[in-house]
Amino acid sequence: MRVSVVIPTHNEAQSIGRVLADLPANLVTEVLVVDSNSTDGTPEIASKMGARVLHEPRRGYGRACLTGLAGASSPDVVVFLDGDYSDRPSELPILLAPITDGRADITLGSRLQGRRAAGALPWHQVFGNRLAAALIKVLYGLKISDLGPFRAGRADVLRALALEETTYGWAVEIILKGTLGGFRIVEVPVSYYPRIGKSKISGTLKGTVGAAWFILSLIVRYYFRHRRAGMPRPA
Ligand SMILES: Nc1nc2c(ncn2[C@@H]2O[C@H](COP(=O)(O)OP(=O)(O)OP(=O)(O)O)[C@@H](O)[C@H]2O)c(=O)[nH]1
Ligand SMILES: [Mg+2]
Repeated sequence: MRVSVVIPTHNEAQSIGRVLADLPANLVTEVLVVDSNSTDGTPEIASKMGARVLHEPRRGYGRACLTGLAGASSPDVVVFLDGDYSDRPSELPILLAPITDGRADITLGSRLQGRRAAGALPWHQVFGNRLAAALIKVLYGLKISDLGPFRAGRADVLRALALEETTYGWAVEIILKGTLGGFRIVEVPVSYYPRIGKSKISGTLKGTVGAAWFILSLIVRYYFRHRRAGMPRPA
């Protein structure tokens, strides 16, 4: 099975080396570091450690993930994780198992089911993720607990979803389109640690509120768009 790992980065020189070193080499076919305009040497470190670096000058977390998905070379499975060493790359087998066993098309690493180090997720992030998960359960019938960044999916399924969200919406768009499309989404517990380096999205109040608002409104918008299209609600 060919497994491509996509890691979006913007100035993660302090952590990218540890992320790459911890990836289980025997399970990974290729690693793509999708970098946006880092000025701290992140792409140089990544390529020295054997990753393929894709330069994506357009900012946006989702944009970087989309560029990675498009650039992966004939993968069976694509895995996404962050470059700040919040996720533990050594836990990759936990995400791959339901897919290789044929039980899942997409797996989501839940930080709220897993072991969280103190301070890894501030209360407003815990609250925001639980709220989004509850709304997804009510509107879509899918039982999940978190919208964490460490996730995997069959490449053919991810490509069939025609993902297009270039910013905060990326994390939730996979889940909404995946479940509406009848694909099997399985959540597995993963651990989560305080990031190394400087916070970029969730560390600021503006970033958190902006992301939360965007994600919650997307969950509602997709629901009504789907209903207007006259399609049945998934069981
Ligand atoms: N290529 C690319 N990567 C990005 C961009 N913004 C963030 N990233 C990377 O995406 C990953 C997730 O971003 P984080 O800054 O960790 O976001 P977060 O986990 O919500 O919040 P903090 O960890 O508190 O900053 C990290 O590896 C970032 O370097 C971007 O515009 N382009
Ligand atoms: Mg982070």
